[in-house]
Amino acid sequence: MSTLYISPGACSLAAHIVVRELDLPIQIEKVALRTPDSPIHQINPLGRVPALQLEEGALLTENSAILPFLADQKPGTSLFAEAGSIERAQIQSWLGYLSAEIHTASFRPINRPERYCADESAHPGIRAQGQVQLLKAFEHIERHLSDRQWLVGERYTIADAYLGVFASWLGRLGGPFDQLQAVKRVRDAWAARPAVQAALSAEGLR
Ligand SMILES: N[C@@H](CCC(=O)N[C@@H](CS)C(=O)NCC(=O)O)C(=O)O
Repeated sequence: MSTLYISPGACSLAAHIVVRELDLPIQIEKVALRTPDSPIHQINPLGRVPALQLEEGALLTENSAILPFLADQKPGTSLFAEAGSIERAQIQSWLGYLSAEIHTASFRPINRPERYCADESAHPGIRAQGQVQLLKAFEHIERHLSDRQWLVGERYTIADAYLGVFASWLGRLGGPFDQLQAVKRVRDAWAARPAVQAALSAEGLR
């Protein structure tokens, strides 16, 4: 059986949710992060989750590859779209935006300032600039969602599963992030889904 390596509440929650949405025969394995003796280092040389170890032997990393791969295990699922369709490209565009602009460019300086400067006295400034970037990046999503229920089309897709994770991280920040009403509406609809609740329970988060 294939195994999805996750860590509670991390970005790997999106892949965990999709496994549950589609009821895929994939084992979920929790690992610790940021600790040298974690088994994740034997699986993914970067020591990061999500990592999907396939039964056939290949390892897949990166949400932007894992989420489409999981959805393609159930062809015709409403979580994704047909190969060659504009909707599929739009969903992939949002996966790229969430991975690059929201996670890497914005949350990473907030959560991992040591990756940008070894001098700890610089960390508050790096975190503050990360919050500025994050707000701008979420304001783009807020405008897009102002007249739509979900990111693409009229249905929940793998892009919304991924957005829900980052939207749930905003709760820790407060301040101007509380003004993102459309993002909060999508986060609440995401949180009400049975697959999301099951994944959160399995990760010990509810
Ligand atoms: N670009 C990767 C980022 C993966 C990533 O940074 N995961 C975090 C958890 S949210 C992690 O494993 N951090 C541990 C570390 O960097 O040591 C993806 O989208 O899959």
